[in-house]
Amino acid sequence: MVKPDGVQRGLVGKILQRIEEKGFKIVAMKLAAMPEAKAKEHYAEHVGKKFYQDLVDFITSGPSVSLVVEGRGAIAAMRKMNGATNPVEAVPGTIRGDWGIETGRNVVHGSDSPASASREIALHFDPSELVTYKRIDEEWLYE
Ligand code: DAT
Ligand code: MG
Repeated sequence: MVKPDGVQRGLVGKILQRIEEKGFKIVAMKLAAMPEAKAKEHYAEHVGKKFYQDLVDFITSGPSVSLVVEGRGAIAAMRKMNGATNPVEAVPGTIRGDWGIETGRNVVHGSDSPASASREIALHFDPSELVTYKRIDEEWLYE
């Protein structure tokens, strides 16, 4: 997900370019303003933490772009491409390392496990919005 700061700062295209050029396949994508109830579900694992309400306020503060990205090892690789949660600790070359400074404005979200990916995909997309197709370069990306 490109968070509201990434959308407002005009970084959506550059972030999508990294995902596409890596070879991962975008199988669903939408720009939407996240309602508060959905934001609370999205970040349910952080309920009770001191930054929880700020997080909910921030993620609902403007439109975000949700993506479903497919490819071998995509969950772990997307987390690496996103970089460390705190952007000043994120390595240059990562999205947060290149474009972020503060933890509460860290540009992107990525699911952290197959279980959370399933949960988050179901939260943000109807199954009919996920598209099955082949990219023409798949035979050159995979052995
Ligand atoms: P990540 O987004 O890398 O999966 P997380 O799941 O631990 O990180 O936290 C979710 C978001 O909450 C994170 O992207 C930014 C915010 N956050 C995390 N820790 C925070 C902290 N100590 N202070 C303020 N915001 C924090
Ligand atoms: Mg997380």
